[in-house]
Amino acid sequence: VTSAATGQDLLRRARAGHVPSTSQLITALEARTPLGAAILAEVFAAGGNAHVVGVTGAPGSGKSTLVSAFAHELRSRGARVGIVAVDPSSTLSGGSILGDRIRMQRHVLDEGVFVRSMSSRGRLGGLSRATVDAVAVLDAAGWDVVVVETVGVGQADVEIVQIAHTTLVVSVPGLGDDIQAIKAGLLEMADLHVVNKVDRPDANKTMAELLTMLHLGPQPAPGAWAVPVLGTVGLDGTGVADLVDGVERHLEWLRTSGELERRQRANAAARIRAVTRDLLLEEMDAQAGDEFEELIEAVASRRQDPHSASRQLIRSVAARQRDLERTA
Ligand SMILES: Nc1nc2c(ncn2[C@@H]2O[C@H](COP(=O)(O)OP(=O)(O)OP(=O)(O)O)[C@@H](O)[C@H]2O)c(=O)[nH]1
Ligand SMILES: [Mg+2]
Repeated sequence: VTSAATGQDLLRRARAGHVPSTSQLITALEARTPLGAAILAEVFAAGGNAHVVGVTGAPGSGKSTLVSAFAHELRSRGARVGIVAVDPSSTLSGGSILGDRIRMQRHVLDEGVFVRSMSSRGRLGGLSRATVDAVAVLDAAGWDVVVVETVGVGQADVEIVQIAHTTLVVSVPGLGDDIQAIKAGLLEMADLHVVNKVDRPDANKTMAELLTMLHLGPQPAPGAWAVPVLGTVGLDGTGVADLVDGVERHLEWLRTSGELERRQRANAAARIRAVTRDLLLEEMDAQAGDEFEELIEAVASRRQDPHSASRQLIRSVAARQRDLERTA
Protein backbone atom coordinates (compact mmCIF):
# COMPACT_ATOMS: atom_id res chain seq x y z
CA VAL A 1 0.00 0.00 0.00
CA THR A 2 1.44 3.38 -0.94
CA SER A 3 1.59 6.29 1.46
CA ALA A 4 -0.85 8.20 -0.70
CA ALA A 5 -3.44 5.41 -0.52
CA THR A 6 -3.06 5.13 3.25
CA GLY A 7 -3.30 8.88 3.52
CA GLN A 8 -6.46 8.98 1.46
CA ASP A 9 -7.88 6.27 3.65
CA LEU A 10 -7.09 8.24 6.79
CA LEU A 11 -8.55 11.40 5.31
CA ARG A 12 -11.72 9.61 4.26
CA ARG A 13 -12.16 8.15 7.74
CA ALA A 14 -11.36 11.48 9.39
CA ARG A 15 -13.99 13.15 7.22
CA ALA A 16 -16.48 10.48 8.24
CA GLY A 17 -15.94 11.57 11.85
CA HIS A 18 -13.34 9.02 12.94
CA VAL A 19 -11.33 10.99 15.50
CA PRO A 20 -8.23 8.73 15.76
CA SER A 21 -7.73 9.15 12.00
CA THR A 22 -7.74 12.91 12.42
CA SER A 23 -5.14 12.50 15.10
CA GLN A 24 -2.98 10.23 12.95
CA LEU A 25 -3.10 12.66 10.04
CA ILE A 26 -1.92 15.51 12.22
CA THR A 27 0.91 13.34 13.52
CA ALA A 28 1.91 12.32 10.00
CA LEU A 29 2.09 15.93 8.86
CA GLU A 30 3.89 17.01 12.00
CA ALA A 31 6.53 14.29 11.60
CA ARG A 32 6.86 15.07 7.87
CA THR A 33 6.45 11.43 6.98
CA PRO A 34 6.07 10.47 3.31
CA LEU A 35 2.42 9.82 4.11
CA GLY A 36 2.09 13.38 5.37
CA ALA A 37 3.70 14.83 2.27
CA ALA A 38 1.55 12.67 0.01
CA ILE A 39 -1.72 13.76 1.58
CA LEU A 40 -1.08 17.47 2.09
CA ALA A 41 -2.55 18.53 -1.24
CA GLU A 42 -5.75 16.57 -0.65
CA VAL A 43 -6.05 17.81 2.91
CA PHE A 44 -5.75 21.33 1.64
CA ALA A 45 -8.25 20.80 -1.16
CA ALA A 46 -10.81 19.35 1.24
CA GLY A 47 -10.67 22.33 3.61
CA GLY A 48 -12.04 25.83 3.56
CA ASN A 49 -15.22 25.35 5.56
CA ALA A 50 -14.12 25.67 9.17
CA HIS A 51 -14.35 28.91 11.09
CA VAL A 52 -10.80 29.37 12.39
CA VAL A 53 -10.70 31.33 15.64
CA GLY A 54 -7.36 32.51 17.04
CA VAL A 55 -7.02 33.14 20.76
CA THR A 56 -4.04 35.02 22.08
CA GLY A 57 -3.13 37.07 25.13
CA ALA A 58 -0.70 37.28 28.01
CA PRO A 59 0.55 34.08 29.69
CA GLY A 60 -1.83 32.98 32.42
CA SER A 61 -4.68 35.23 31.29
CA GLY A 62 -6.93 32.17 31.22
CA LYS A 63 -6.89 31.39 27.50
CA SER A 64 -7.05 27.61 27.89
CA THR A 65 -9.78 27.81 30.50
CA LEU A 66 -11.72 30.18 28.30
CA VAL A 67 -11.22 28.07 25.17
CA SER A 68 -12.57 25.08 27.05
CA ALA A 69 -15.68 27.02 28.09
CA PHE A 70 -15.99 28.40 24.56
CA ALA A 71 -15.90 24.88 23.11
CA HIS A 72 -18.46 23.74 25.66
CA GLU A 73 -20.86 26.50 24.59
CA LEU A 74 -20.32 25.73 20.90
CA ARG A 75 -21.02 22.05 21.60
CA SER A 76 -24.33 22.96 23.18
CA ARG A 77 -25.15 24.71 19.89
CA GLY A 78 -24.31 21.57 17.94
CA ALA A 79 -20.91 22.50 16.49
CA ARG A 80 -17.92 20.17 16.48
CA VAL A 81 -14.85 21.95 17.80
CA GLY A 82 -11.16 21.31 17.15
CA ILE A 83 -8.62 22.94 19.46
CA VAL A 84 -4.92 23.40 18.75
CA ALA A 85 -3.04 24.73 21.76
CA VAL A 86 0.46 25.96 20.98
CA ASP A 87 2.64 25.61 23.99
CA PRO A 88 5.34 28.22 24.49
CA SER A 89 8.81 26.91 23.79
CA SER A 90 9.62 27.11 27.47
CA THR A 91 11.67 24.27 28.86
CA LEU A 92 9.94 24.85 32.20
CA SER A 93 6.75 23.34 30.98
CA GLY A 94 5.77 19.97 29.87
CA GLY A 95 3.84 21.31 32.80
CA SER A 96 1.88 23.73 30.71
CA ILE A 97 0.87 21.09 28.19
CA LEU A 98 -0.17 18.83 31.01
CA GLY A 99 -2.13 21.69 32.52
CA ASP A 100 -3.95 22.19 29.24
CA ARG A 101 -4.76 18.51 29.10
CA ILE A 102 -6.22 18.59 32.57
CA ARG A 103 -8.26 21.71 31.94
CA MET A 104 -9.54 20.19 28.73
CA GLN A 105 -10.39 16.95 30.55
CA ARG A 106 -14.10 17.68 30.63
CA HIS A 107 -14.10 17.13 26.86
CA VAL A 108 -12.29 13.82 26.86
CA LEU A 109 -15.42 11.76 26.56
CA ASP A 110 -16.96 14.10 24.03
CA GLU A 111 -16.36 12.99 20.43
CA GLY A 112 -17.37 16.49 19.34
CA VAL A 113 -14.30 18.18 20.81
CA PHE A 114 -10.78 17.49 19.61
CA VAL A 115 -7.79 18.82 21.57
CA ARG A 116 -4.22 18.80 20.38
CA SER A 117 -1.33 20.44 22.22
CA MET A 118 1.80 21.27 20.25
CA SER A 119 5.09 22.60 21.36
CA SER A 120 6.48 25.63 19.60
CA ARG A 121 9.91 24.56 20.76
CA GLY A 122 12.66 24.97 18.24
CA ARG A 123 11.10 27.95 16.61
CA LEU A 124 12.50 31.40 17.04
CA GLY A 125 9.00 32.70 17.09
CA GLY A 126 5.84 32.37 15.15
CA LEU A 127 3.52 29.58 14.32
CA SER A 128 5.18 26.40 13.24
CA ARG A 129 4.21 24.77 10.01
CA ALA A 130 2.91 21.87 12.12
CA THR A 131 0.34 24.20 13.70
CA VAL A 132 -0.84 25.51 10.39
CA ASP A 133 -1.05 21.95 9.04
CA ALA A 134 -3.02 20.77 12.10
CA VAL A 135 -5.58 23.49 11.43
CA ALA A 136 -5.75 22.35 7.81
CA VAL A 137 -6.39 18.74 8.89
CA LEU A 138 -9.17 19.71 11.30
CA ASP A 139 -10.71 21.92 8.64
CA ALA A 140 -10.51 19.13 6.05
CA ALA A 141 -11.94 16.62 8.49
CA GLY A 142 -15.04 18.73 8.83
CA TRP A 143 -14.68 20.28 12.27
CA ASP A 144 -16.96 23.29 12.26
CA VAL A 145 -14.87 25.58 14.42
CA VAL A 146 -11.10 25.31 14.87
CA VAL A 147 -9.63 27.24 17.78
CA VAL A 148 -5.89 28.01 17.88
CA GLU A 149 -4.50 29.14 21.22
CA THR A 150 -1.08 30.83 21.24
CA VAL A 151 0.62 32.53 24.11
CA GLY A 152 0.66 36.26 23.79
CA VAL A 153 4.31 36.95 23.25
CA GLY A 154 6.17 37.61 20.08
CA GLN A 155 5.71 36.57 16.53
CA ALA A 156 3.09 33.84 17.02
CA ASP A 157 0.51 36.52 17.72
CA VAL A 158 1.20 38.32 14.54
CA GLU A 159 1.02 35.12 12.57
CA ILE A 160 -2.17 33.87 14.20
CA VAL A 161 -3.93 36.66 12.37
CA GLN A 162 -2.69 35.11 9.16
CA ILE A 163 -4.51 31.83 9.72
CA ALA A 164 -7.48 32.88 11.83
CA HIS A 165 -10.68 34.34 10.45
CA THR A 166 -11.50 35.78 13.85
CA THR A 167 -8.90 36.77 16.44
CA LEU A 168 -9.67 37.09 20.15
CA VAL A 169 -7.24 38.98 22.35
CA VAL A 170 -7.57 38.00 26.00
CA SER A 171 -6.55 40.33 28.80
CA VAL A 172 -7.26 40.41 32.53
CA PRO A 173 -8.33 43.09 34.99
CA GLY A 174 -6.06 45.21 37.04
CA LEU A 175 -2.75 45.08 35.27
CA GLY A 176 -2.24 48.62 34.06
CA ASP A 177 1.03 47.74 32.42
CA ASP A 178 -0.59 44.90 30.51
CA ILE A 179 -3.01 47.28 28.94
CA GLN A 180 -0.02 49.23 27.74
CA ALA A 181 1.42 46.05 26.29
CA ILE A 182 -1.85 45.37 24.55
CA LYS A 183 -1.79 48.88 23.23
CA ALA A 184 1.66 48.32 21.82
CA GLY A 185 1.15 45.05 20.05
CA LEU A 186 -2.19 43.38 20.27
CA LEU A 187 -4.76 46.14 20.10
CA GLU A 188 -4.98 46.33 16.34
CA MET A 189 -5.13 42.62 15.76
CA ALA A 190 -8.20 41.92 17.91
CA ASP A 191 -11.52 41.32 16.18
CA LEU A 192 -12.96 40.90 19.67
CA HIS A 193 -11.38 41.93 22.96
CA VAL A 194 -12.05 39.62 25.86
CA VAL A 195 -11.39 40.67 29.42
CA ASN A 196 -11.28 37.35 31.23
CA LYS A 197 -11.41 36.91 35.02
CA VAL A 198 -14.00 39.63 35.43
CA ASP A 199 -14.76 38.01 38.79
CA ARG A 200 -11.69 39.97 39.93
CA PRO A 201 -11.61 43.57 41.12
CA ASP A 202 -11.20 46.39 38.61
CA ALA A 203 -12.83 44.46 35.77
CA ASN A 204 -15.05 47.36 34.75
CA LYS A 205 -12.14 49.74 34.84
CA THR A 206 -10.09 47.51 32.56
CA MET A 207 -12.95 47.11 30.11
CA ALA A 208 -13.53 50.86 30.10
CA GLU A 209 -9.82 51.49 29.47
CA LEU A 210 -9.83 49.13 26.53
CA LEU A 211 -12.90 50.80 25.07
CA THR A 212 -11.29 54.20 25.49
CA MET A 213 -8.19 53.01 23.75
CA LEU A 214 -10.19 51.58 20.88
CA HIS A 215 -12.00 54.89 20.48
CA LEU A 216 -8.72 56.77 20.35
CA GLY A 217 -8.02 55.05 17.06
CA PRO A 218 -9.60 55.98 13.76
CA GLN A 219 -13.39 55.84 13.75
CA PRO A 220 -14.59 52.70 11.97
CA ALA A 221 -15.96 53.48 8.51
CA PRO A 222 -19.67 52.80 7.93
CA GLY A 223 -20.23 49.06 7.57
CA ALA A 224 -16.88 48.30 9.19
CA TRP A 225 -16.59 45.90 12.11
CA ALA A 226 -16.81 47.60 15.49
CA VAL A 227 -14.50 45.68 17.84
CA PRO A 228 -16.44 44.78 21.00
CA VAL A 229 -14.99 44.42 24.49
CA LEU A 230 -16.53 41.45 26.29
CA GLY A 231 -16.13 40.29 29.87
CA THR A 232 -15.88 36.60 30.78
CA VAL A 233 -15.20 34.23 33.63
CA GLY A 234 -13.61 31.25 31.96
CA LEU A 235 -13.86 29.20 35.14
CA ASP A 236 -17.67 29.20 35.30
CA GLY A 237 -18.64 30.23 31.77
CA THR A 238 -20.03 33.65 32.62
CA GLY A 239 -20.21 35.77 29.46
CA VAL A 240 -19.16 32.91 27.20
CA ALA A 241 -22.54 32.64 25.43
CA ASP A 242 -22.22 36.34 24.52
CA LEU A 243 -18.68 35.69 23.35
CA VAL A 244 -19.85 32.89 21.04
CA ASP A 245 -22.61 35.19 19.76
CA GLY A 246 -19.98 37.84 19.05
CA VAL A 247 -17.71 35.39 17.23
CA GLU A 248 -20.62 34.16 15.11
CA ARG A 249 -21.60 37.75 14.34
CA HIS A 250 -18.04 38.43 13.25
CA LEU A 251 -18.10 35.49 10.83
CA GLU A 252 -21.38 36.78 9.43
CA TRP A 253 -19.81 40.21 8.95
CA LEU A 254 -16.76 38.66 7.26
CA ARG A 255 -19.06 36.92 4.79
CA THR A 256 -21.31 39.84 3.99
CA SER A 257 -18.63 42.53 3.84
CA GLY A 258 -16.26 40.76 1.46
CA GLU A 259 -13.59 40.83 4.14
CA LEU A 260 -13.55 37.00 4.24
CA GLU A 261 -12.14 36.77 0.71
CA ARG A 262 -9.69 39.55 1.42
CA ARG A 263 -8.39 37.71 4.49
CA GLN A 264 -8.23 34.41 2.64
CA ARG A 265 -6.04 36.00 -0.01
CA ALA A 266 -3.83 37.61 2.62
CA ASN A 267 -3.55 34.26 4.40
CA ALA A 268 -2.65 32.49 1.19
CA ALA A 269 0.07 35.04 0.48
CA ALA A 270 1.45 34.70 4.00
CA ARG A 271 1.50 30.91 3.78
CA ILE A 272 3.27 30.84 0.45
CA ARG A 273 5.87 33.27 1.77
CA ALA A 274 6.43 31.33 5.00
CA VAL A 275 6.71 27.95 3.29
CA THR A 276 8.98 29.32 0.58
CA ARG A 277 11.30 30.75 3.19
CA ASP A 278 11.28 27.48 5.16
CA LEU A 279 11.79 25.32 2.09
CA LEU A 280 14.64 27.43 0.77
CA LEU A 281 16.46 27.25 4.09
CA GLU A 282 15.82 23.52 4.36
CA GLU A 283 17.00 22.82 0.83
CA MET A 284 20.02 24.98 1.41
CA ASP A 285 20.94 22.94 4.47
CA ALA A 286 20.15 19.62 2.84
CA GLN A 287 21.76 20.09 -0.54
CA ALA A 288 24.20 22.92 -0.64
CA GLY A 289 26.57 21.77 2.09
CA ASP A 290 29.94 22.13 0.37
CA GLU A 291 29.00 25.17 -1.63
CA PHE A 292 27.66 26.81 1.52
CA GLU A 293 30.99 26.19 3.27
CA GLU A 294 32.88 27.72 0.37
CA LEU A 295 30.65 30.76 0.37
CA ILE A 296 31.13 31.20 4.11
CA GLU A 297 34.87 31.30 3.47
CA ALA A 298 34.47 33.71 0.61
CA VAL A 299 32.24 36.11 2.53
CA ALA A 300 34.25 35.89 5.76
CA SER A 301 37.41 36.80 3.87
CA ARG A 302 35.54 39.48 1.93
CA ARG A 303 36.25 37.97 -1.44
CA GLN A 304 32.50 37.90 -2.00
CA ASP A 305 29.61 39.92 -0.58
CA PRO A 306 26.68 38.27 1.27
CA HIS A 307 24.13 39.29 -1.36
CA SER A 308 25.83 37.66 -4.29
CA ALA A 309 26.57 34.61 -2.10
CA SER A 310 22.90 34.32 -1.25
CA ARG A 311 21.87 34.69 -4.90
CA GLN A 312 24.33 32.00 -5.88
CA LEU A 313 22.91 29.62 -3.28
CA ILE A 314 19.34 30.22 -4.40
CA ARG A 315 20.36 29.50 -7.99
CA SER A 316 22.04 26.26 -6.91
CA VAL A 317 19.03 25.14 -4.91
CA ALA A 318 16.76 25.88 -7.87
CA ALA A 319 19.02 23.99 -10.26
CA ARG A 320 19.09 20.95 -7.98
CA GLN A 321 15.30 21.09 -7.63
CA ARG A 322 14.97 20.99 -11.42
CA ASP A 323 17.32 18.01 -11.58
CA LEU A 324 15.35 16.22 -8.89
CA GLU A 325 12.07 16.82 -10.67
CA ARG A 326 13.49 15.60 -13.97
CA THR A 327 14.70 12.34 -12.44
CA ALA A 328 11.53 11.85 -10.36
N1 LIG B 1 -10.39 34.05 38.91
C1 LIG B 1 -10.35 33.51 37.70
N2 LIG B 1 -9.35 32.66 37.40
C2 LIG B 1 -9.31 32.13 36.16
C3 LIG B 1 -10.30 32.42 35.19
N3 LIG B 1 -10.00 31.75 34.06
C4 LIG B 1 -8.86 31.08 34.32
N4 LIG B 1 -8.44 31.31 35.59
C5 LIG B 1 -7.24 30.75 36.24
O1 LIG B 1 -6.11 31.37 35.66
C6 LIG B 1 -5.02 30.45 35.64
C7 LIG B 1 -4.44 30.36 34.25
O2 LIG B 1 -5.40 29.80 33.40
P1 LIG B 1 -5.03 29.17 32.00
O3 LIG B 1 -6.31 28.82 31.33
O4 LIG B 1 -3.99 28.14 32.10
O5 LIG B 1 -4.37 30.44 31.29
P2 LIG B 1 -3.59 30.47 29.89
O6 LIG B 1 -3.72 31.85 29.41
O7 LIG B 1 -4.04 29.37 29.01
O8 LIG B 1 -2.11 30.16 30.35
P3 LIG B 1 -0.86 29.85 29.40
O9 LIG B 1 -1.34 28.94 28.30
O10 LIG B 1 0.14 29.21 30.31
O11 LIG B 1 -0.40 31.19 28.89
C8 LIG B 1 -5.57 29.12 36.14
O12 LIG B 1 -5.23 28.98 37.48
C9 LIG B 1 -7.06 29.28 35.97
O13 LIG B 1 -7.81 28.51 36.89
C10 LIG B 1 -11.36 33.31 35.55
O14 LIG B 1 -12.25 33.63 34.77
N5 LIG B 1 -11.33 33.81 36.83
MG1 LIG C 1 -2.95 27.89 27.93
